[in-house]
Amino acid sequence: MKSFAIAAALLLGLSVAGQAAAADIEVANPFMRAAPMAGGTGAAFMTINNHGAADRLLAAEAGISKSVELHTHVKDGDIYRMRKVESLVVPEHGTAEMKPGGDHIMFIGLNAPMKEGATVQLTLKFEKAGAVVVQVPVLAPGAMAPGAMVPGGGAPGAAMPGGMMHHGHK
Ligand SMILES: [Cu+2]
Repeated sequence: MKSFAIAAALLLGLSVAGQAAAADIEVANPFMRAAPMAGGTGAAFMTINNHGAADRLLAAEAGISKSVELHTHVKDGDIYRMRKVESLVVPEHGTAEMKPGGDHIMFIGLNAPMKEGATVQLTLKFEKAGAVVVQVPVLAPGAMAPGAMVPGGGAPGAAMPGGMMHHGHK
């Protein structure tokens, strides 16, 4: 019994002493949008809260598509286009927001249609925190926010004067 207690204390000590343990990363309000077609694309959004040192999201993995990319939106004239990025910064004791019209996780070449009501297991790979597994609920096509909650209380489409984003690759 005593050795168990010591082992537990050691484990706790290690995770507290680590530079950026997975416990420092907290994912809130993940969601993705239903997508009708196999072979098409899907997108996931979430808020990543970092309670530790600065970190970077390097990749994401899920068994639902041929590939998974980290994307951002860049303004090109009046149109916002998606662009692949190598990593997303999660500031020290800060937040990285992935939302429609901004940064997001892109699933390319879906193995099957994504049905509303399903849940997707997504593994986020952080430079320091390592792997963080997130259960992502699939909401209606075109969903802008998880549930009825609008993060920040602003109008979800307000940041996109160029019109609604089409979440497909052209
Ligand atoms: Cu995208």
